[in-house]
Amino acid sequence: THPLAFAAIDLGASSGRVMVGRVEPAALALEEVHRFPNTPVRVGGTLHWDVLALYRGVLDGLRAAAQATGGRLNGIGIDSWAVDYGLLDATGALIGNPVHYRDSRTEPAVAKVAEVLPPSRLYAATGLQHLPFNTVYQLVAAEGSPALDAARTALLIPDLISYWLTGVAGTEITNASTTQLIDPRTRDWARPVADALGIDLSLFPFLRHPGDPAGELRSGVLEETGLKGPVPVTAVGSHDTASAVVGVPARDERFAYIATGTWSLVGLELDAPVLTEDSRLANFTNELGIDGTVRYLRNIMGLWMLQECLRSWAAEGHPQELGELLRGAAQSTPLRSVVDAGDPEFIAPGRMPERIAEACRRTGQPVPRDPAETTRCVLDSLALAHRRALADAQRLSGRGVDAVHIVGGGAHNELLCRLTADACGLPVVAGPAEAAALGNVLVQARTAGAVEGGLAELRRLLSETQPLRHYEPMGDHTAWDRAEARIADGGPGTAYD
Ligand code: ADP
Ligand code: LRH
Repeated sequence: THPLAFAAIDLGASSGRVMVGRVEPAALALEEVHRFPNTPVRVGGTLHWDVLALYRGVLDGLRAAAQATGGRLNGIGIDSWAVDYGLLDATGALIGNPVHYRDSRTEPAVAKVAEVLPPSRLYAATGLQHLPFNTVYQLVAAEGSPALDAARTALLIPDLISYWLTGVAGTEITNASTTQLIDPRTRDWARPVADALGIDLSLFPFLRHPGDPAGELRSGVLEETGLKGPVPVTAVGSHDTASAVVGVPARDERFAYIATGTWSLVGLELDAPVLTEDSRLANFTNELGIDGTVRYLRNIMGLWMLQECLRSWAAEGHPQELGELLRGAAQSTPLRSVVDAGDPEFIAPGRMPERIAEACRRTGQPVPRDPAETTRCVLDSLALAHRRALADAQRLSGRGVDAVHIVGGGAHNELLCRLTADACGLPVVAGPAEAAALGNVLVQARTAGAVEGGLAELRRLLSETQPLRHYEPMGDHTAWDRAEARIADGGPGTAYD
């Protein structure tokens, strides 16, 4: 038999990539054919995604995929970061550039929503962690704007790319579950929430599910990329984290995952949502996964803090090389100072080294003296936040954990993996770094009949084919307790009351 070839379009907040996955019942290989930076642009005080540059990157990637496969692809799937959307007018044209979730426009909307729907009611209905940029706040912030008034359709980012490639509009459910407009029990729109807030749900096209057909490449796209038609586009877990959780090479059910890239998404895969008040106060989210699962997780700052430090140092004329910085961090004093990596104070861009220093000062800890110490502070803080989230997830769900899987770009970061194992007191399995692309490919491959089975079978294929690294926990566990106590006043800190 020939392997079937699928393209995964995976758009992360820091880079986009097009990968070709070749799949047979007992083989899975992934090739990166194109990677391009994702650089937001501030225009007139608003932070935007450069969505046409991303679309160009997608087309360039599909052209590279055509070259890698002799023009023959068995399918395409698209996933990206969550919550953001583009608006289309009555002719199907994009109205303006999608706004970046790190833009501050939603601040007044948070209070406005809370007046109509108290946070406890909103959580009971949607199960979503309070993040000030959830789509619901963006839509309330846009209320009365000429753009929203002119809009006939709202498409989440992967659905927008899919629409441009195929001409077919839909709303994929895993990503829709990050809007805070979906009820995780019924896995359908939370109509009472939308009605209470005056949000018009008819803006969103019909819901589709991972594995559903999502159209075929338009003839113009075939011409531009050199692909031979027909090429089906299949709905995958279009939320990158949903695809990344499919891409976790777990061997049994007692696992936790940390999807680490721009964000760290730390949690468990469950059969049903946890909608208790304790869960809300602990800031856990219930996003929807593949095959009826729930992604019960906490969203914490992630490597964004380091990305932003690197950007600041380069802008100040002191560019740092990541590898060297991580070697310096490995040699720096452990747990010298830590910050709360769950604190929304770190969401906005800019001045990250200074903001970290200020947080250290505020909690009476020594300020990092150089980029290596700042990097160590970030990684110690992330490991500490991973530990806190895993302990809370187990307590709140009643599910125990024997192993922690780190997937995403952070799986390349050996120091982060080692610190996470030490902090959590659990073995860590690191890899694959491209879990989202692999999860995307596997859902397509199953739809096309190249592989069979449930999540357990897909994961077994991953654990048998992908290179993984193992870290056993070491060191003095109580050192992490003491570090936690230094920032404990802030707690998980982001529940909204
Ligand atoms: P996103 O999908 O959110 O754009 P990724 O999953 O691609 O993010 O992860 C990007 C991050 O992974 C980078 O910011 C960097 O910190 C980390 N990373 C990637 N490659 C390496 C590497 N070789 N060594 C250490 N860290 C790495
Ligand atoms: C990671 C991610 C995460 C969301 C955030 C907006 O890329 O999708 O799951 O919370 O971006």
